[in-house]
Amino acid sequence: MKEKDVSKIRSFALVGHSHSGKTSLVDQIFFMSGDSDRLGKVDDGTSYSDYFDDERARKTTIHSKVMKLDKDGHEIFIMDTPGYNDFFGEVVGALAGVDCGLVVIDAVAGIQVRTTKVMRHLADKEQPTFILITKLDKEHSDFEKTLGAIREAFGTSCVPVNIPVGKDASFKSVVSVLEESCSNASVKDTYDMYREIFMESFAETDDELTMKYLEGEKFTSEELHAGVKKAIQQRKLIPVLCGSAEKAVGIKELLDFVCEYMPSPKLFSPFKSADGKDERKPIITEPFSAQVFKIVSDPYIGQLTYLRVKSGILTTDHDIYNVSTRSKERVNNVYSFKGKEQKQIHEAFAGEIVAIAKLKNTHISNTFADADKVIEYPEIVFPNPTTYMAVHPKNEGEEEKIATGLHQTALEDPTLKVDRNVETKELIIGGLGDLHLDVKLDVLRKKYGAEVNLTVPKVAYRETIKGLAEGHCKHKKQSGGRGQFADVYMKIEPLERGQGFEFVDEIVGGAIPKGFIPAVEKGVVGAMEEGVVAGCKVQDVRVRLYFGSYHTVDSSELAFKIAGSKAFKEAMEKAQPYLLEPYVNVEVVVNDEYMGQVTGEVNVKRGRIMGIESAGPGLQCIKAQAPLAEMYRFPTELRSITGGSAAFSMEYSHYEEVPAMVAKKISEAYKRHEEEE
Ligand SMILES: Nc1nc2c(ncn2[C@@H]2O[C@H](COP(=O)(O)OP(=O)(O)O)[C@@H](O)[C@H]2O)c(=O)[nH]1
Ligand SMILES: [Mg+2]
Repeated sequence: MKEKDVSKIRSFALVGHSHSGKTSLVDQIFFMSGDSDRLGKVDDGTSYSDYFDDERARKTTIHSKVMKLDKDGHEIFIMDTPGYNDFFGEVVGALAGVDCGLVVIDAVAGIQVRTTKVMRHLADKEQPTFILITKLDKEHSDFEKTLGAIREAFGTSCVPVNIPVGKDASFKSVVSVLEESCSNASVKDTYDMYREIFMESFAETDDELTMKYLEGEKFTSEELHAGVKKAIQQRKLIPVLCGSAEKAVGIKELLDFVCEYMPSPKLFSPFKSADGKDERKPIITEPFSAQVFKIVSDPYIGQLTYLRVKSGILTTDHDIYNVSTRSKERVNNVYSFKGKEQKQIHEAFAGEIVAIAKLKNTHISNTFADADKVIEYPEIVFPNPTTYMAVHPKNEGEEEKIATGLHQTALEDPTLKVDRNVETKELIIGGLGDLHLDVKLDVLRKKYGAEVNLTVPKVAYRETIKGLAEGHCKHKKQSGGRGQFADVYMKIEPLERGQGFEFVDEIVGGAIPKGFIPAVEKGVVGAMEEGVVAGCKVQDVRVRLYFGSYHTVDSSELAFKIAGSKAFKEAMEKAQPYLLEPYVNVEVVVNDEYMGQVTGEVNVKRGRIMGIESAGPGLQCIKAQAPLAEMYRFPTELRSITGGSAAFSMEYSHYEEVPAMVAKKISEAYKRHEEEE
């Protein structure tokens, strides 16, 4: 077995706002390394990293990708990720596969909504973080202002480690503040200033260092080297680098810094199991374990499952055990990477990322481990859908094909949800935005040959009552032979919201025999499936069955079921029935400048603002409750108000009464429809 120096492995994902320059950086890195023989460009569709058809067409990253750079004996796994909120699932998956995050910030645009979002995600996951301020070759780029904003937004642990020489078109090189002396006289003053800023933040990462610093002593280069690396691993320092992908300035320095200071897998704490009882150290002498963070269909190889080897060694000479599905998987082809190309390998070590072809029963988040030393890691938590649409086949008879295609697609994308709504009987897809759904329906069309129309989903209204009422039904039929007879008296009354249904048997003296009472309840439950206002499911009602009569020959379960159903409908008509609609909790993160417009729009949508909190400098988080019916279109409107800079999420909260005006329309439409049928 080949020995592997795990301390030479690095892995990070490029994350940040869309168009901040992540992919251009990847293009430049692999051009400089010689993996790519020409410098790819996102804008003319020749990017090394944005290579899928949909990415070339849209000129932006849609899929996260794993690439590997071999540099000075280091293996550096680099993942490019999309910046659009619609594809945030790809970012979450990618960050679960790598050790660190490299947040890319555009030196002209500064901190943007997705910058804050990924910084928050990295903080939540306690992942070591690096920042690159890029596009410093561009007119109006501003290193100082961007760095200031970063430190204000994300704290003084964000420290400059290299600084630009020259500005805009004359931006030519960078100087490291970690170097003992300034290597370029023209920036001596700024070097002094930023080195001081760096040293001050560095000193704060450790008590001993603080003492030394306060006493005016200098740090030795060993102290600096070991201390910085440790502080980065512990997130006490977030190094800020700078450069231009376009002009290839600062890129070599970035990669040198990665080799020197980015923590290797070995330096991380053990990975804890989902139940917290077990753990694996990220070293090769531990038993093998790995977690799936991504699945894609490769046009040439077929299905590829991406694993992060968390401990031990993966070898290809025997089956591997999927702990999550409790099944063995045959391992035929395992791939590592050279640049973006897959390269077949026979073993992989803790800290590495590999892709395995054609696994049969494996899903994202699943854990693989030694069958006799199992461990299961916590599920990767992906964002919930924000945008829902109902899917209707364009061509008759394709329902099956569509459902299968969408379910298959959803296996590769945990942020895509496909569900049939039993109340409205529609097939619903949920995703992170229109663009997300658009891209997935493209897949459905190209790969499964099925086309669909989308509509705003029907809302699953419910019905309940305000008053008390009685219902009576004497169901009697005599048509020769055995007749039907059931006589039922009931009272109904409202229950608290969300309590559902209660059936109380108050029959005394055997007015209705015990054996028929469940039939009455069945009748009521059946009737509750289609209420009297608009044919919706009824909830929050108590039914008291208090009197009735029967016939020794003609009474039957069926007769009592029918009578129960009719008596309930009669009672409900009299008990002031009304409509309920689902409400959702909504969170919107927007720039200050859009606050007024967005809260205005929430009010127009019958929403209630529950609170507004700061979500970082210049950002506000609006919390509101609003009717789901009004929220289906909200993400699209939000995008047009804010130019796509806002982040939106919603989750089901509760049911509330539909306002009379709206209810009238729904009820009238229902009754018209009933008459037509
Ligand atoms: N001037 C300049 N433009 C850049 C630089 N990096 C990226 N761009 C441009 O910024 C736009 C978005 O870049 P891209 O790499 O696709 O950003 P991503 O969405 O973060 O992957 C493209 O038009 C790039 O050509 C840079 O360093 N300098
Ligand atoms: Mg990109």
